[in-house]
Amino acid sequence: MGKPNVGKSTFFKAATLMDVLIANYPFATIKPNHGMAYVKIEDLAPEFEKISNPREGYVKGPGGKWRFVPFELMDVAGLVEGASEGKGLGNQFLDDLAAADAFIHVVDMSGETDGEGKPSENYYPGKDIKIIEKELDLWYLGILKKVWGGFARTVEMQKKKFEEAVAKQFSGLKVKGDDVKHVILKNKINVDKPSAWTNVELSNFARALRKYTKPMIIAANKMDRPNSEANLEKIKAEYDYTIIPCFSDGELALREADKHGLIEYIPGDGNFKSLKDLSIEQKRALDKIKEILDKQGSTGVQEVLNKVVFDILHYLCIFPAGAKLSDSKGNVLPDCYLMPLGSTALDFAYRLHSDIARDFVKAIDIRTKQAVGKDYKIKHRDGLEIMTK
Ligand SMILES: Nc1nc2c(ncn2[C@@H]2O[C@H](COP(=O)(O)OP(=O)(O)OP(=O)(O)O)[C@@H](O)[C@H]2O)c(=O)[nH]1
Ligand SMILES: [Mg+2]
Repeated sequence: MGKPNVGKSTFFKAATLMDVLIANYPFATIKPNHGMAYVKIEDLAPEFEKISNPREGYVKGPGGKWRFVPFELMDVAGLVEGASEGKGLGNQFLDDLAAADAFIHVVDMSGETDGEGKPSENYYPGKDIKIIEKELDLWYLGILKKVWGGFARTVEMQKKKFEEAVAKQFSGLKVKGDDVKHVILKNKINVDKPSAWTNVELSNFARALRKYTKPMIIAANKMDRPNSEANLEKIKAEYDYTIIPCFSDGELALREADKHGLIEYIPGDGNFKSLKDLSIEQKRALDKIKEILDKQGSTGVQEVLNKVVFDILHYLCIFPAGAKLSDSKGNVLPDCYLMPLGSTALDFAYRLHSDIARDFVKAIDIRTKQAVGKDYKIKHRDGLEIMTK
């Protein structure tokens, strides 16, 4: 998400290679785009001198070194100031955000687009972060305010659990009772008498809830433009978000050139190899991209995807594995799942099938061949074989 014309659809297309509209004007995207993006991890099969055959996602690199594990990514319409009151695409846009676990806020670092995505000069992109934060906070606050008077009194009179009652109100935004509890404890919020809260207290609560339940990373895009670097330094000094410099346009070009066999490029790498005789234009475009890769280490797109899934949402990758690593059809490690931190061997069994969980006896770690029990906390890149009754 982000304001119009910052490169959200370009980032999305680079990550998913889906055919979506990219255009140099605001509100090119209206209906959200859904697609599969991938985190990049070291595959497990090479440890056993094999190459995986993923059912979803893919492997790339010498010896099948890198595995790309799918997750759902969404590209939405641009957000402008006043969206929470219906400006721009307004509430429709906000509804599209409800299902997200986290936000990638794409910011145009060039300063060449204003708050509404129109051409501009020397616009300070830091403003966009404040605007988006404000609109998201007002969105959460609006949901609370709509019902607050009656809601607060009912909670008090019927001695309902505050966190459960709030979670119910926000169920469409995937907010859980435990999330609300966490926010209350962390911010030392007194929930004995919510009907007596001031507007400021209500706003603060909405903001804290929004921050915790929709964590955000900044994709600082269009780093190939002249003013981007100076803006990046300013924004880094002003905000304590994870901010990753990005060149989405370059990533898109590299992934498409790789797909068409012009170059060999592994997403996230700082380099690529030319495979064919390229035209002068193609060569010039790739040289320009190489300059940014050399400066930044990568285009930043894959880094954003990995950071949001692993560092912000704390997911782990886990491989279901048989003794020989392959399924009945001879496919090596066909599956790899993303699971939340703290998941156990039993949670993993449930993820495979409820029958497997019901008949769970033990799980075998395919590296050590040791047995682990139901409560074993899975680690990133574990390979487990579940033994059932
Ligand atoms: N220089 C440069 N331009 C970029 C980059 N990424 C995207 N653009 C350009 O920015 C313009 C807008 O890109 P889109 O991907 O359509 O932007 P959007 O945020 O999806 O726009 P809306 O859907 O209208 O909100 C296009 O002209 C892109 O080519 C980049 O990394 N560098
Ligand atoms: Mg778009």
